[in-house]
Amino acid sequence: VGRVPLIAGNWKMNLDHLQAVAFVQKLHWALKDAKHEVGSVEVAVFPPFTDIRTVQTLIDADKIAFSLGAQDLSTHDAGAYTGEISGAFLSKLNCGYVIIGHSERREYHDETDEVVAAKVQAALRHELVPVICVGETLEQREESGPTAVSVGQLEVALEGVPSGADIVVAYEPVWAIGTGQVASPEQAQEVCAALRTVIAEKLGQDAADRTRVLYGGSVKSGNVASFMREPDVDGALVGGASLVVDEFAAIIRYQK
Ligand code: G2H
Repeated sequence: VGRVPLIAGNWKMNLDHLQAVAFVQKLHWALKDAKHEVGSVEVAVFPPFTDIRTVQTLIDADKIAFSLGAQDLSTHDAGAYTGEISGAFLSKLNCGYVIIGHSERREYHDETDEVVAAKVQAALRHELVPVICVGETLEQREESGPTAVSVGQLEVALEGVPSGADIVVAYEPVWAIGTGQVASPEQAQEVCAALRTVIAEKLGQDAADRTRVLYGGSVKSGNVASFMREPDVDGALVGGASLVVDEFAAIIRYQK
């Protein structure tokens, strides 16, 4: 339905601001020199907070067509919240996106579905597009099937989201993150389709048609095309492989 594919690189806690400069420049040149056209793919990078200003300056100076996002934000807008980062700060740095509810935050920082929902609201208050991450553990998949956990997480995250809101949803099965144990394209499609149905129910069919649903979890240059062929997979959220210039460039240049 004319959704522009999104290839998003989640750097996690990797690359300091000096390494980020070298990385973004190399990636830019790798894509420029490419024999194959990149085509109409949106590329987004999600560096650590301390790199965002540097990456933003570089993107602006060299007119690099990468979108920029953060990996998290505070539920609050300002005030006595030591160590927190406001969505207001991120939009002032031209961040367009913010990842919310990544399984590593749910697991290591006790983020509940309610916290995720509050962060989605915070992102929307500051005109950031939330990249809402959902996904099940192996145990949950065995207990309640492939779609129930992700559907439940997304239903809570979309509470109070207006139908016209710009959002991205990422299905990341926890058992496939950084493990090399990748979901099959059919497994990804099944859950991504169920998530699109949730979007339709909560925000309406227009929103479901225009919202990009990504797959994430051990995406590599060798498997990205198989996911992208699925009708309800509109892109990839890439961790480890987004840190290797040639590999990430190859993912961006995937051929259907
Ligand atoms: C899932 C993914 C990116 P990786 O966390 O968010 O990481 O590609 O390393 O599995």
